[in-house]
Amino acid sequence: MPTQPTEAATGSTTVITFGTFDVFHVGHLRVIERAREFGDRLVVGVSADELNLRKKGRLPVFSQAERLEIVAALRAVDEVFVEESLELKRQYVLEHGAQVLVMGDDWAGRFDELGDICRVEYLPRTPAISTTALIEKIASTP
Ligand code: C2G
Repeated sequence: MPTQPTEAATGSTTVITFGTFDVFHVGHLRVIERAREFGDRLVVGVSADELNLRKKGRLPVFSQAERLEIVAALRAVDEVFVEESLELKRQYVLEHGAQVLVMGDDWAGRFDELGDICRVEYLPRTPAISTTALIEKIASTP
């Protein structure tokens, strides 16, 4: 079992967040930038294509490799990895030595059980924008 480095041992605070980040938009950017403000280093778990297929019944518009490439290129992001399962959050927090887990408030309360190993923060979503709404808007534009 990996052990979690303490802040005193590493001298920095690692933040972790998760998402699909499909058809990347400003709501995604803002949650990532705000997550980064909780520490000195931001690690992002990008949902696997398979996870999306299981969870939402469809593949993302952009492939896992493309979504990883986009998120990794952001100034606020230090490291990316593939999130294979929603149930592995505890393992990912420990593996990446994260002291803070940040999620949008559509996930409010869902990860409170991890409060024994890290601080858990839910941030308000950016209103009126979502990947689903963007896809529908593009599809209905003549
Ligand atoms: N988000 C936001 N504002 C929006 C849209 C999204 O703040 N208008 C946030 C979400 O709350 C989430 C992040 O952007 O924190 C990524 O959103 P999604 O790509 O929709 O991620 P999701 O499929 O919910 O994550 O372990 C979680 C999984 O990886 C799935």
